[in-house]
Amino acid sequence: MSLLTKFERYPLTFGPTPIEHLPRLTEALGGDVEIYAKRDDCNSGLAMGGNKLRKLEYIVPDAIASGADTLVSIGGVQSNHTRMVAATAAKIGMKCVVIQEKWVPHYDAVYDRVGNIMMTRLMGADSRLVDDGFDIGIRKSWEDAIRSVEEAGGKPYAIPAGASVHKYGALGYIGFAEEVAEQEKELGFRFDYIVVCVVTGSTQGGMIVGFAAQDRADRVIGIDASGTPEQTRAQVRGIVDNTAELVGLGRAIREDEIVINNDYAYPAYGVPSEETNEAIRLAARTEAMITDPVYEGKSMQGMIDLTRKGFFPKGSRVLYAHLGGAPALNGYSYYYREG
Ligand code: 5PA
Repeated sequence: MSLLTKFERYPLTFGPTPIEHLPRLTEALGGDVEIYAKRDDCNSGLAMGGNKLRKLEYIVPDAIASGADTLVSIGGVQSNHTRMVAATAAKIGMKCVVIQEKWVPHYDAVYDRVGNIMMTRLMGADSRLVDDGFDIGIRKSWEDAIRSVEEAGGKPYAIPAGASVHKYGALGYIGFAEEVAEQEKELGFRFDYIVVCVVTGSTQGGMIVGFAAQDRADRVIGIDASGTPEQTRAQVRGIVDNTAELVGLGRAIREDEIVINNDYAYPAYGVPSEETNEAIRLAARTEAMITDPVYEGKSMQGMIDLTRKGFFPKGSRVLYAHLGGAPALNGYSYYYREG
């Protein structure tokens, strides 16, 4: 039985996302561990899609019911999340204000004009650049934006960073866990591990609650890309507790069911290491699967390194959750000028 039956969902995605076997990446990593990807990066026709749309599907009914006319949210300059909020606002006919903070110490002449932020502007969002640095918590700049909408006579609906610390923010990724279980029936096998990037926490948080109902939450390996691991872990813990309660999971999630590896976020949030870039190149050259330097490149790096190190027992099947994010590559073009 689904944990989600009592919640309203506004469709923004195509439906269940495909699971793809990655034979050439499997082989490049030695062939002892079978690598698959669940392609949430291809989940929608809305502005190139990605993980935020699964979350927003459960938030939009509340936004509409509130009588709001403007979605207000926050992220970095190359935020995928603010792109997805702008897309959602356009699709449902609301206005959109997004605060874009200087989360990343990365300097590129066109960083604030290409990729995510360009699409955000194209979709008509009021994108406001501010100078504050990286923080996944509740920000003053976001509260100021909410107030500015009210002062202009509008009715804001507030969506926090990554749609994470929101009552319904983690429901979408419970849906992911239930979808995987359905797809496994057709495939005729079960995945031994799921690898997922974690920053603001509701993607992995939702998965943990969803897979806890199948008694395998500890097989969800979060790869931190925030570089602020204590804050991220605490945020995942809070999201998991609130969401388990909200959906009536019927038990508390144990500490050992929250697995986050902090080894791959270096040198900083939004800045790829040489190993991240090698992981991005390997996935691109073996499977034409494009990952980004901020999020998915780091979880790809983690999956590759853990496979090479023998963390996954021989014969394991590993499912890489591809959460999107490729548009940000445009803001990092100098790194990849020679491929
Ligand atoms: C993001 C987040 P969570 O924030 O739910 O932990 O997800 C991490 C993540 N992969 C993984 C991609 C492609 C992501 O975009 N992005 C944020 C953004 O502002 O875009 C919320 C940080």
